[in-house]
Amino acid sequence: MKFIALTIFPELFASFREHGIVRRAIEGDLISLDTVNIRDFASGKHRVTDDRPYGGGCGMVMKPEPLAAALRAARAMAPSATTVLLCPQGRRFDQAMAHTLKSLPSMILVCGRYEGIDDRILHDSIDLEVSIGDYVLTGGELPAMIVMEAVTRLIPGALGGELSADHDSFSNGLLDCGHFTRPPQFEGQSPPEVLLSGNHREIEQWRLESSLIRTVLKRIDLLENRTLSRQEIEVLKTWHKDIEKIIRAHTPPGADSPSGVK
Ligand code: 4HQ
Repeated sequence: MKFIALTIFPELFASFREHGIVRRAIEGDLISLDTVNIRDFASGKHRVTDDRPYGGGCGMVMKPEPLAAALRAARAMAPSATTVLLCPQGRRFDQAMAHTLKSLPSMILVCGRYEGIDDRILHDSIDLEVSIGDYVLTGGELPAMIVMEAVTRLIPGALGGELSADHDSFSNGLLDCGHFTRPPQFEGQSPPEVLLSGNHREIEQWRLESSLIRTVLKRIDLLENRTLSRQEIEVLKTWHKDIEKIIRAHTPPGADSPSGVK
Protein backbone atom coordinates (compact mmCIF):
# COMPACT_ATOMS: atom_id res chain seq x y z
CA MET A 1 0.00 0.00 0.00
CA LYS A 2 1.27 3.40 -1.02
CA PHE A 3 0.04 6.27 1.19
CA ILE A 4 0.48 9.87 0.11
CA ALA A 5 -0.69 12.55 2.55
CA LEU A 6 -1.43 16.04 1.26
CA THR A 7 -0.88 18.53 4.05
CA ILE A 8 0.50 21.93 4.98
CA PHE A 9 2.14 20.27 8.03
CA PRO A 10 4.23 17.33 6.73
CA GLU A 11 6.31 17.39 9.96
CA LEU A 12 3.29 16.02 11.83
CA PHE A 13 3.87 12.69 10.09
CA ALA A 14 7.54 12.39 11.13
CA SER A 15 7.16 10.56 14.45
CA PHE A 16 4.20 8.58 13.10
CA ARG A 17 6.35 6.98 10.45
CA GLU A 18 9.28 6.40 12.83
CA HIS A 19 7.55 4.19 15.41
CA GLY A 20 5.92 0.83 15.91
CA ILE A 21 4.01 -1.10 13.30
CA VAL A 22 4.01 1.72 10.76
CA ARG A 23 7.80 1.96 10.92
CA ARG A 24 8.18 -1.82 10.56
CA ALA A 25 5.73 -1.92 7.67
CA ILE A 26 7.74 0.80 5.89
CA GLU A 27 11.03 -1.01 6.57
CA GLY A 28 9.52 -4.26 5.32
CA ASP A 29 8.25 -2.55 2.16
CA LEU A 30 4.64 -3.44 2.99
CA ILE A 31 3.66 0.23 2.84
CA SER A 32 5.20 3.53 1.89
CA LEU A 33 4.25 6.90 3.36
CA ASP A 34 5.05 10.08 1.46
CA THR A 35 3.84 13.58 2.10
CA VAL A 36 3.17 16.32 -0.40
CA ASN A 37 3.37 19.81 1.09
CA ILE A 38 0.45 21.79 -0.30
CA ARG A 39 2.34 25.01 0.48
CA ASP A 40 5.01 24.05 -2.08
CA PHE A 41 2.32 24.51 -4.74
CA ALA A 42 1.09 27.88 -3.51
CA SER A 43 2.18 30.97 -5.40
CA GLY A 44 3.48 34.34 -4.25
CA LYS A 45 6.17 35.30 -1.81
CA HIS A 46 4.10 34.12 1.16
CA ARG A 47 2.80 30.91 -0.42
CA VAL A 48 -0.66 31.50 0.99
CA THR A 49 -2.91 28.39 1.11
CA ASP A 50 -6.09 29.96 2.57
CA ASP A 51 -8.46 32.77 1.66
CA ARG A 52 -11.61 34.46 2.91
CA PRO A 53 -14.89 32.66 2.20
CA TYR A 54 -17.19 33.89 -0.56
CA GLY A 55 -20.36 35.11 1.10
CA GLY A 56 -18.48 36.37 4.12
CA GLY A 57 -18.42 34.98 7.61
CA CYS A 58 -15.69 33.90 9.92
CA GLY A 59 -12.94 31.38 9.25
CA MET A 60 -10.84 30.75 6.16
CA VAL A 61 -11.13 28.31 3.26
CA MET A 62 -8.34 26.29 1.70
CA LYS A 63 -7.60 27.77 -1.73
CA PRO A 64 -8.34 25.43 -4.64
CA GLU A 65 -5.30 26.09 -6.91
CA PRO A 66 -2.48 24.90 -4.57
CA LEU A 67 -4.55 21.90 -3.59
CA ALA A 68 -5.27 20.99 -7.22
CA ALA A 69 -1.58 21.30 -8.11
CA ALA A 70 -0.57 19.20 -5.08
CA LEU A 71 -3.12 16.59 -6.12
CA ARG A 72 -1.67 16.47 -9.63
CA ALA A 73 1.80 15.91 -8.15
CA ALA A 74 0.47 13.14 -5.91
CA ARG A 75 -1.33 11.47 -8.84
CA ALA A 76 1.89 11.50 -10.82
CA MET A 77 3.43 9.49 -7.94
CA ALA A 78 0.49 7.05 -7.82
CA PRO A 79 -1.68 7.22 -10.97
CA SER A 80 -4.24 4.64 -9.81
CA ALA A 81 -4.60 6.02 -6.26
CA THR A 82 -7.95 6.47 -4.53
CA THR A 83 -8.26 10.04 -3.28
CA VAL A 84 -9.68 10.30 0.23
CA LEU A 85 -10.71 13.52 1.95
CA LEU A 86 -10.80 13.47 5.76
CA CYS A 87 -13.79 15.57 6.82
CA PRO A 88 -16.68 15.53 9.32
CA GLN A 89 -19.28 15.01 6.55
CA GLY A 90 -17.58 11.83 5.32
CA ARG A 91 -18.66 8.24 5.81
CA ARG A 92 -17.84 7.06 9.33
CA PHE A 93 -14.58 5.14 9.46
CA ASP A 94 -14.78 1.70 11.07
CA GLN A 95 -13.02 -1.67 11.01
CA ALA A 96 -15.07 -2.85 8.02
CA MET A 97 -13.92 0.19 6.01
CA ALA A 98 -10.32 -0.45 7.10
CA HIS A 99 -10.64 -3.96 5.62
CA THR A 100 -11.99 -2.57 2.35
CA LEU A 101 -9.26 0.06 2.08
CA LYS A 102 -6.39 -2.37 2.78
CA SER A 103 -6.86 -3.94 -0.67
CA LEU A 104 -6.29 -0.66 -2.53
CA PRO A 105 -2.92 -0.29 -4.24
CA SER A 106 -2.57 3.33 -3.12
CA MET A 107 -4.37 6.14 -1.31
CA ILE A 108 -3.98 9.90 -1.45
CA LEU A 109 -5.16 11.34 1.88
CA VAL A 110 -6.16 14.97 1.63
CA CYS A 111 -5.74 16.72 4.99
CA GLY A 112 -7.68 19.97 5.07
CA ARG A 113 -7.11 22.84 7.50
CA TYR A 114 -9.11 25.95 8.37
CA GLU A 115 -12.87 25.58 7.72
CA GLY A 116 -12.16 23.05 4.98
CA ILE A 117 -11.37 22.93 1.28
CA ASP A 118 -13.04 24.79 -1.62
CA ASP A 119 -16.07 22.70 -2.58
CA ARG A 120 -15.06 22.61 -6.25
CA ILE A 121 -12.07 20.38 -5.37
CA LEU A 122 -14.46 18.05 -3.62
CA HIS A 123 -16.65 17.53 -6.67
CA ASP A 124 -13.82 17.08 -9.17
CA SER A 125 -11.08 15.26 -7.35
CA ILE A 126 -12.29 13.32 -4.30
CA ASP A 127 -13.27 9.64 -4.59
CA LEU A 128 -14.24 9.10 -0.97
CA GLU A 129 -14.99 11.32 2.03
CA VAL A 130 -14.15 9.75 5.39
CA SER A 131 -14.90 10.95 8.92
CA ILE A 132 -13.28 9.40 11.98
CA GLY A 133 -16.14 10.48 14.25
CA ASP A 134 -18.55 13.21 15.26
CA TYR A 135 -16.27 15.81 16.79
CA VAL A 136 -14.48 18.82 15.39
CA LEU A 137 -10.73 18.83 14.79
CA THR A 138 -8.54 21.54 13.31
CA GLY A 139 -7.03 19.46 10.54
CA GLY A 140 -7.28 16.17 8.68
CA GLU A 141 -3.76 15.06 9.64
CA LEU A 142 -4.70 13.07 12.76
CA PRO A 143 -7.67 11.44 10.98
CA ALA A 144 -5.32 10.49 8.10
CA MET A 145 -2.89 8.87 10.55
CA ILE A 146 -5.75 6.99 12.20
CA VAL A 147 -6.91 5.61 8.86
CA MET A 148 -3.36 4.70 7.82
CA GLU A 149 -2.62 2.95 11.13
CA ALA A 150 -5.84 0.93 11.13
CA VAL A 151 -5.28 -0.11 7.50
CA THR A 152 -1.56 -0.87 7.88
CA ARG A 153 -2.02 -3.31 10.74
CA LEU A 154 -4.40 -5.36 8.56
CA ILE A 155 -1.84 -5.83 5.78
CA PRO A 156 -0.50 -9.41 5.95
CA GLY A 157 2.90 -9.44 7.65
CA ALA A 158 2.54 -6.02 9.31
CA LEU A 159 1.86 -7.44 12.78
CA GLY A 160 4.44 -9.64 14.49
CA GLY A 161 2.23 -12.70 15.00
CA GLU A 162 0.35 -13.17 11.74
CA LEU A 163 -2.86 -14.02 13.61
CA SER A 164 -2.93 -11.18 16.12
CA ALA A 165 -5.29 -8.96 14.11
CA ASP A 166 -7.96 -11.68 14.18
CA HIS A 167 -8.28 -11.40 17.96
CA ASP A 168 -8.62 -7.64 18.25
CA SER A 169 -11.77 -5.82 19.23
CA PHE A 170 -14.23 -5.57 16.28
CA SER A 171 -12.33 -8.13 14.16
CA ASN A 172 -15.20 -10.55 14.78
CA GLY A 173 -17.75 -7.85 15.62
CA LEU A 174 -17.23 -8.17 19.39
CA LEU A 175 -15.03 -6.31 21.84
CA ASP A 176 -11.80 -8.09 22.71
CA CYS A 177 -11.65 -10.25 25.87
CA GLY A 178 -9.85 -9.20 29.06
CA HIS A 179 -6.06 -9.55 29.17
CA PHE A 180 -3.72 -10.39 32.06
CA THR A 181 0.02 -10.82 32.43
CA ARG A 182 2.51 -11.28 35.27
CA PRO A 183 2.73 -10.85 38.23
CA PRO A 184 0.14 -13.39 39.49
CA GLN A 185 -0.83 -11.03 42.34
CA PHE A 186 -1.25 -7.33 41.61
CA GLU A 187 -2.71 -4.96 44.20
CA GLY A 188 -4.61 -7.86 45.75
CA GLN A 189 -6.08 -9.12 42.47
CA SER A 190 -5.36 -12.37 40.64
CA PRO A 191 -6.09 -13.23 37.01
CA PRO A 192 -8.99 -15.64 36.35
CA GLU A 193 -7.78 -19.08 37.41
CA VAL A 194 -8.74 -20.70 34.11
CA LEU A 195 -6.09 -18.63 32.31
CA LEU A 196 -3.40 -20.35 34.41
CA SER A 197 -4.91 -23.82 33.96
CA GLY A 198 -3.26 -24.66 30.64
CA ASN A 199 -6.61 -26.03 29.43
CA HIS A 200 -6.85 -24.46 25.99
CA ARG A 201 -10.46 -25.41 25.36
CA GLU A 202 -11.58 -23.81 28.63
CA ILE A 203 -9.39 -20.78 28.00
CA GLU A 204 -11.04 -20.28 24.58
CA GLN A 205 -14.48 -20.62 26.24
CA TRP A 206 -13.51 -18.05 28.89
CA ARG A 207 -12.28 -15.63 26.22
CA LEU A 208 -15.50 -15.96 24.28
CA GLU A 209 -17.55 -15.29 27.42
CA SER A 210 -15.30 -12.36 28.38
CA SER A 211 -15.73 -10.85 24.89
CA LEU A 212 -19.49 -11.34 25.01
CA ILE A 213 -20.02 -9.91 28.49
CA ARG A 214 -17.91 -6.84 27.70
CA THR A 215 -19.86 -6.30 24.49
CA VAL A 216 -23.22 -6.75 26.24
CA LEU A 217 -22.29 -4.33 29.04
CA LYS A 218 -20.37 -1.70 27.08
CA ARG A 219 -21.45 -1.88 23.42
CA ILE A 220 -24.75 -3.72 23.06
CA ASP A 221 -25.21 -1.93 19.70
CA LEU A 222 -22.48 -4.16 18.24
CA LEU A 223 -24.58 -7.26 18.95
CA GLU A 224 -27.77 -5.79 17.53
CA ASN A 225 -26.17 -5.43 14.09
CA ARG A 226 -24.48 -8.80 13.90
CA THR A 227 -25.44 -12.45 13.45
CA LEU A 228 -24.43 -14.59 16.43
CA SER A 229 -22.63 -17.92 16.22
CA ARG A 230 -24.22 -21.03 17.78
CA GLN A 231 -21.62 -20.96 20.55
CA GLU A 232 -22.39 -17.32 21.33
CA ILE A 233 -26.14 -18.01 21.45
CA GLU A 234 -25.46 -20.87 23.89
CA VAL A 235 -23.54 -18.54 26.22
CA LEU A 236 -26.27 -15.89 26.07
CA LYS A 237 -28.97 -18.51 26.77
CA THR A 238 -27.08 -19.78 29.82
CA TRP A 239 -26.78 -16.23 31.18
CA HIS A 240 -30.42 -15.60 30.35
CA LYS A 241 -31.48 -18.66 32.38
CA ASP A 242 -29.25 -17.67 35.31
CA ILE A 243 -30.61 -14.12 35.32
CA GLU A 244 -34.21 -15.36 35.13
CA LYS A 245 -33.54 -17.61 38.11
CA ILE A 246 -32.27 -14.64 40.13
CA ILE A 247 -35.23 -12.49 39.12
CA ARG A 248 -37.69 -15.25 40.08
CA ALA A 249 -36.02 -15.72 43.47
CA HIS A 250 -36.48 -12.00 44.15
CA THR A 251 -40.03 -11.65 42.85
CA PRO A 252 -42.81 -12.07 45.45
CA PRO A 253 -45.56 -14.55 44.37
CA GLY A 254 -48.10 -12.91 42.05
CA ALA A 255 -46.06 -9.75 41.42
CA ASP A 256 -45.32 -10.77 37.82
CA SER A 257 -48.96 -11.77 37.05
CA PRO A 258 -51.05 -9.64 34.65
CA SER A 259 -52.82 -7.97 37.64
CA GLY A 260 -49.49 -7.07 39.29
CA VAL A 261 -47.81 -3.71 38.86
CA LYS A 262 -45.14 -3.48 36.06
N1 4HQ B 1 -11.94 17.86 10.45
N2 4HQ B 1 -13.02 13.27 10.82
C1 4HQ B 1 -10.52 18.71 8.58
C2 4HQ B 1 -12.53 16.86 11.24
C3 4HQ B 1 -12.54 15.43 10.83
C4 4HQ B 1 -13.26 14.42 11.49
C5 4HQ B 1 -12.22 19.23 10.81
C6 4HQ B 1 -11.14 17.59 9.28
C7 4HQ B 1 -11.70 20.29 9.96
C8 4HQ B 1 -10.61 21.03 7.95
N3 4HQ B 1 -11.93 14.87 9.81
N4 4HQ B 1 -11.21 19.92 8.69
N5 4HQ B 1 -14.03 14.52 12.56
O1 4HQ B 1 -13.06 17.17 12.28
O2 4HQ B 1 -12.22 13.56 9.80
